[in-house]
This record gives sequence, C-alpha cells and structure tokens, in this order.
Amino acid sequence: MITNKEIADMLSQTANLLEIKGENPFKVRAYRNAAKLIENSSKDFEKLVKEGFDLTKLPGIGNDLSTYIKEIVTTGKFSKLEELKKEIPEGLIDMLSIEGLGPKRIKQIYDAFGVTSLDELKKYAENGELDKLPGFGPTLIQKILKGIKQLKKAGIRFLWADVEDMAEDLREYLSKFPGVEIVEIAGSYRRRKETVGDLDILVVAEDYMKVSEYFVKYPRVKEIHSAGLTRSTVFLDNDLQIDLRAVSRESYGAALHYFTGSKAHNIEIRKIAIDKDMKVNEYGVYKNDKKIAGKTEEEVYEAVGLCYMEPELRENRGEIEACLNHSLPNLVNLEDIKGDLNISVDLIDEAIKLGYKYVGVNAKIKRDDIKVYKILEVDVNKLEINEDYDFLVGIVNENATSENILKAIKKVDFLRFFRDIQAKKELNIDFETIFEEMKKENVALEVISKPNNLISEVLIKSAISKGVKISIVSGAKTKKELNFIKYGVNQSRRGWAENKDVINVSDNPF
Ligand code: DGT
Ligand code: CA
Ligand code: CA
Repeated sequence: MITNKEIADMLSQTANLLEIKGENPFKVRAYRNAAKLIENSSKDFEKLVKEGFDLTKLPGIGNDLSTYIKEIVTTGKFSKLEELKKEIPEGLIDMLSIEGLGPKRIKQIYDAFGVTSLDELKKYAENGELDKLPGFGPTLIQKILKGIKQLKKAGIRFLWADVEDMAEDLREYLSKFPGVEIVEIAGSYRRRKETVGDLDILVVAEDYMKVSEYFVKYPRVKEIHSAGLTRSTVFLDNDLQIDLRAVSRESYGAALHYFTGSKAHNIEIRKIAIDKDMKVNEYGVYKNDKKIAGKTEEEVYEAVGLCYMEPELRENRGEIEACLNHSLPNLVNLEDIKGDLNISVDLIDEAIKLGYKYVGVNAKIKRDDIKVYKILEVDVNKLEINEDYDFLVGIVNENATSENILKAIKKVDFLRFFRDIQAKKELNIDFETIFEEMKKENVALEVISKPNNLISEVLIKSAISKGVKISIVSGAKTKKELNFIKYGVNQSRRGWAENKDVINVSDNPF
C-alpha cells in the first residue's frame, strides 16, 4: 500500500535532486507540480492506477510522469530517484535537511566551492567564505551551522562494542554515589543492538537533583545539554549522548520496560493492553485508572497477559506471537560456548585458559590438551583448494556472484558473509535461496564476532528458521579479541538462536 503523501514525497525529492544537479528548471517544476497535485488530491492515486485511469488527463501530467507514477505505485520504488541518489554525493542530499538550505542554495555552494560533505560545509561557513555568496547573510550562516550540528548528532551511531567500556564505567560511577539504589542502562544498549544512537540511563535514588549534579561532573562530559528535575542530557568527549532519567522505585519496572523499547515492541504491548481495557505507560499498568503493576518488568508483562521477554527479542519481530503460542526461544548464553572455530594459531594457550575444548586455526597442529582443527578459508569466487583441512570456510565478499556462492555451498562446511556496518556496506544477494541451499547441503553460517562485521540478526533469524546451524567465532588475532565472541553471542541472541542452533555449544562440534 502506498499513500498519496508517499508518492508526492518521492516526486518532490526527485525534483530537489534534479535541481541540485542543475537540470532544466521546467522539468524540475513539473515534478514539483505533480507532487503538489497528488498530495492535495482527494483521490487515492494507488486506486486510480489500479483501475487503469489515464493519468495524462490530469493537469500537468504528461506521458513521462504518468509512467513514473505507475512505477511508484506498482513497485513502491522510483528507479530514477534511486539513480539520482547514487549519482549525487550523499553529503549534498543530507544538506537538504538543514533548515535554510534548499536545492538552489546547495547547488550554489557546490558550484562555488565543490563542497560535498557536512564537514566541508562547516569549514566554509566558519572561515567566512560562504558569506561571499549572494544571499548568504550572517543569520543564514548561523542557521546552517546549527543545522550541521544537529544533523551530525542525529546521524552518528556508535558500535555497541565501542561504547561498552564507557557505559559500564558510567554505570559504576553513578552506582557509587550515596543514595543511589538502582542504575540501569536501558534503550538499544540493553537490547544489545549492534549500534546505539545514545544511552538511556535510569536511576532510582533518594535525591535525583544531587545525582544529576554529580552526573554532569563525570570527567568525560564535554557539553551539558540540559539538567532538569527528572531528566538530564549530556554529550561526552566522543559525542555520545547520554540521557539520565529519575525513576521512582514503585514504577521502576514500567520505566525500565518503556525505556528499553524498542518503540515498535512498546507500541504492540500497548495495543494488547488496550484490547484488555488496560493502559501501559512508563509509570505502570492501569486498569480502570487503578495501577495494577509497575514495580518490576516481569509484573508489567504478566499484568497484560504476556510472558517476560529478553531485551534482545524486543524488536516486534514476532516475539509477542511467540510468547502467546509458547514458542519463545530459550536463547544461547556466552557461558554455553565450548570452543572457538576461528582463532589465530598463537592463541591456543589462551583458548585453553578460557576453558575451551576445541579451536579452529589455519595450521595443522596436534595437542593433547585441546582439540585443534585446521580451517581453510577460501573466497567463493576462487574455489581452488590445494591444501588439506579439517573444515572449509567459504568467504562471500562483495564481488561474489550468486552462481559462485551456490557452487561453493556444494563444497564448503561454513559460509561467512561480508558486511561493514560503519561503512554501511551490505551484500545484496538472495539470502533466502542461499540459506535453503545451505540447509540442504548441511553448510553452517559463520557468525563472525568482530563488532563492525557482525552479520545482521535478521539474517541469523532467517537462517535459523530454515534449519541452518550457526558457528559463533571470534576471528581473534589477539588475546583481547578472543572476548569478541560475546558480541557474536549477543547478535545471535538477537537472531533468536538457541543452543540447538549453535554448533560450538556442543562438546563435539563435528
Ligand atoms: P537508539 O538510541 O537510536 O539506539 O535506540 P533506542 O531504542 O535506545 O531509542 P531511544 O534512545 O530514542 O529511546 C529509548 C527507548 O524509549 C526506546 O527504545 C523506546 C522508548 N521510546 C522513546 N520514544 C518513544 C515513543 O515515542 N513511543 C514509545 N512507545 N516508546 C518510546
Ligand atoms: Ca538510546
Ligand atoms: Ca535516548
């Protein structure tokens, strides 16, 4: 289903990008006019298209626009817009969300200075160059600088693993303050999402104002954004935003539930409550305006007739249905891991110290104190094997073709898929088909635990649901990296992995 507003947004975004590109103003205007017509129309355009109505009968809609609107309605996408997005530097597109900057001004800036990123724009705004352009006064420059700052804050996401030490340090810092009873980090951090936008910390304390004063004195605080009666927000030296909220003991469970999210999960829970004539908010669960739960999270779930759900599952990806039909997964735990099938050869002794019963390394080694498997890694595009091995890992890189992946599945024992979270690079392949083939050929999915290369939990869930087993590996090259395995476990939990799905929870992986 697509609304008139959505169709109009795609057309007007196309107009903006065409204008930045310097396209013919008449063409740009035609897109804008069509967007306006559709947005203000009382007729449902999806319906019009489906009924075969001739759109060119409408004022300002010619053959081209008519074809485009049909494409948007039938596919939900607009290929011309997608192409423009690829063609125009992302930084310029981002600038469209800065108040005071429209496509005309962005083009002006681009033509004058060749600026393509927010950082460059900031430089030219600060060094006085931007003032020289016609129409760029000091008020506008201030507006632009403010917009850049907001945009950058909104856009930054941190790898969960990169904030972990700091988050735990802050937890400890707050916990030791006199009168503080509970400190909990809620939000995406508690759900162990691969990246977090900010940290949402809840405190139960005798005197919140005192805690807040102490909080903003945390040594790594760079900027105090606000400090109120029940909520304070600061930015740390690495630009990470921290929200601190005061919560009462009586509603701690409801607050923890609310601020753990996800938002989508919360919305579903609230719907269920409404169906039972109840109300859920961050203070508690209410029936006929009487509070019936709120002290603990377990209580909150129970009051609305649901089971407790682990934070990693709270993404509205079927967890509520699973609870209702008693099929919630019993998630794998870090303590269940019995070995690591991808580590550096010189880490075998460290692996023994962790209590592992087996490891995988890239050399043939015989030891009495631990089972050592020899792994061989091959790019699926170059499936040449001229060494012996105990098991074979196929690496699926960005340039891997579906054909090569499917061929490799006949030979390998594991597949590892490329991903770079921070660079926003993902493989664009048909995972459904690949997982089905993997199941058929008994090929397992390697969940590499490097925080920036974690495979998405959605794919883990999909693989598992098709019966594919996973092997959670650290890929460690150093002693410290052996601990990465917990990130792989976190991600697997978010992908609903139970012990039965994980190869390396058994004493014997093969
Ligand atoms: P993040 O920070 O982008 O990684 O993601 P979250 O999930 O930590 O989101 P955040 O920090 O905006 O808010 C924390 C939690 O508060 C969120 O998971 C659910 C709850 N929350 C925030 N805004 C809303 C809202 O408008 N409605 C509902 N139901 N819950 C909300
Ligand atoms: Ca958050
Ligand atoms: Ca937040």
